Amino acid sequence: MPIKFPFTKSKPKPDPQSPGLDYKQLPQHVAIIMDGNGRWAKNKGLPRIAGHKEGMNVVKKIVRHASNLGIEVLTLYAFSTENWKRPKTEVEFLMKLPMEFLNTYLPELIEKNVRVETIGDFERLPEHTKTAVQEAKDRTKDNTGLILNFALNYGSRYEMVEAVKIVAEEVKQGNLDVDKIDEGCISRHLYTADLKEPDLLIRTSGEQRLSNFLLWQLAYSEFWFTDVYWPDFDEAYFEKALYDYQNRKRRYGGV
Ligand code: V07
Repeated sequence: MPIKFPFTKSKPKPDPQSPGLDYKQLPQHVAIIMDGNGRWAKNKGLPRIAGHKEGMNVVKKIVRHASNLGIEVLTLYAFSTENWKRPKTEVEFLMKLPMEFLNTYLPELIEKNVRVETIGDFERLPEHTKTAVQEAKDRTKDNTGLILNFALNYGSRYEMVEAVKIVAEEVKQGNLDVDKIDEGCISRHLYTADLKEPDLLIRTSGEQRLSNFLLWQLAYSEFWFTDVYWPDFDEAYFEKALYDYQNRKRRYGGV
């Protein structure tokens, strides 16, 4: 795995007393709630969609960086089941972003050995969104590098309800004993069945809640929050999150 040097941007000041990132002990799975795109735009007197567009460019930067660092899974909350309540024009704009992203970036993802995956209710996305994302999934399905996992039309409670329905049906059909229902059984019926649980959750823009994101999967994860809006997030902040994660692990790792 090629290891790149740490970024030299100076914003989050590294502690001069401590060594830098330990590239051999990075979190394997990082999940991010990319919040603050609308507020970033509003502060600049721009329409909300300008914030989403800028946010998309930050996704590219962070994906490149995560891939260079050798992180295994990056799960990004791109569109929640609640987001349908936003104005129609905004939803339409958001639903075009996957295509816009992939039009310019899919060749680089393929070249970098990245595998595109999604979690969420894929079937109920607009046809043009599904087509673009499905093409990316198909063309990267054999890649063995970073798993770039987009949560699209994702809601954690809905995910759990659907899992329970499938399990209940198995019981009803006589294929599963009630006593055999355990945590593993539930996990295997979530969208994330094939993924390790996130080690680290990052949320930008000052909110400190989960907003129906990976409620089951984040049970043991470290949480890292910043007031920075997602369009202002960059590689240096990302490394600061990884660095803080490692220090937390080091502090209670000894006991
Ligand atoms: C979206 C940009 C990032 C900030 C948060 C909201 C807006 C990338 C994608 C995407 C999704 C699937 C895919 C390739 C790219 C995306 C939505 C919104 C709906 F295969 N950014 N981004 N999708 N935002």
